[in-house]
Amino acid sequence: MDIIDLRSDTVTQPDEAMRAAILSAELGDDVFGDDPTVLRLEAMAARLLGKEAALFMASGTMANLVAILTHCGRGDEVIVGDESHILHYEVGGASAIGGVLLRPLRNDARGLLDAAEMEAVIRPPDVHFPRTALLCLENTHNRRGGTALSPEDTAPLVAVARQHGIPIHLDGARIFNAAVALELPATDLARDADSVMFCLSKGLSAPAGSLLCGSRAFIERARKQRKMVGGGMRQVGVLAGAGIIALETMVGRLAEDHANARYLAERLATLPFVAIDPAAVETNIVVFDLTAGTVADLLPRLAAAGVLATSFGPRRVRMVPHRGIERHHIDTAVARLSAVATAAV
Ligand code: TLP
Repeated sequence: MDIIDLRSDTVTQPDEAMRAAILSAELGDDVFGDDPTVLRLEAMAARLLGKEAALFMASGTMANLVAILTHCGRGDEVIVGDESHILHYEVGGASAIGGVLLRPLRNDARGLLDAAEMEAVIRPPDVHFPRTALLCLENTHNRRGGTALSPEDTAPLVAVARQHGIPIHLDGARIFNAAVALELPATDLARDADSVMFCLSKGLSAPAGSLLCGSRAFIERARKQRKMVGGGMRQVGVLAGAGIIALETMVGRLAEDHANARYLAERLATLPFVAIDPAAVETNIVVFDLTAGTVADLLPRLAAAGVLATSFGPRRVRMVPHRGIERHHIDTAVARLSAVATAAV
């Protein structure tokens, strides 16, 4: 049976051009700063995001951690969304490794924070308080279903942060999905952030790697933090070579994933045990709720029927179309889901 893997866009595999780039990449030692392929990728990333410099990272988790370590000292406080990836899926690294407090604020249905709520939790200078050192935003917003946030959406938060002198880090793991959906250059979405990270290994299909972008001075400080957490890699041009191909060839096709995600949502909306608003699907992430049954019961049986999805809660499921998933896969996946759920009732 063919497996339809909708767990994440991270499951995408490098294409032939990336594999060829991996074999032929010109290499150096990136800890000495002389791997030419890494330098080329970093320059490209900085240009695409409109920042002075960029730094290659092993993963998005490492890039977010290094960003927080670079912006903050021990005992500092970071404002994050209560549905953010940094809070949910990064093993508490900011606290465990950086000694940083994460201050979660309610994310609304699209993954935004309320500007007044944010302003209310900013610490005044007082001997008792930690320092509010950073605001983290996420675009697209993963747990809120891949919403693409425009500069107008985030403007009130940016204004409060600026007014209080608080820098902004953007978790832009899927920033190119947001850019494609909003028909804006990624530079527009990165402009208000002091640092921004994006991933090569999601919809862009590279095997590994993320870029942290910011000012030259910030990136030089981040380089040291990256070394400290064990992220200084040597002939890592083998990965950067694939990353360059990803940025050159994979951004435009993200629109296909978005169309497929919308199609998947429309098909799911026809199932009696699913609650979903297809109009709320803005990019490639499809999140839906079960009105009958539980995820713990459903997902293993769905996997046995050849469809893989992830749990976003006891009754909440995520499915992510990506390169290699076509409409007929979606039709088959929805038919299998329907059969599995009906058999259970
Ligand atoms: N997200 C993964 C899982 O960790 C949930 C996925 O399948 O979506 N920021 C955001 C917004 C992300 O979605 C992810 C990965 C990361 C950071 C971390 O990137 P990696 O997996 O490279 O550490």
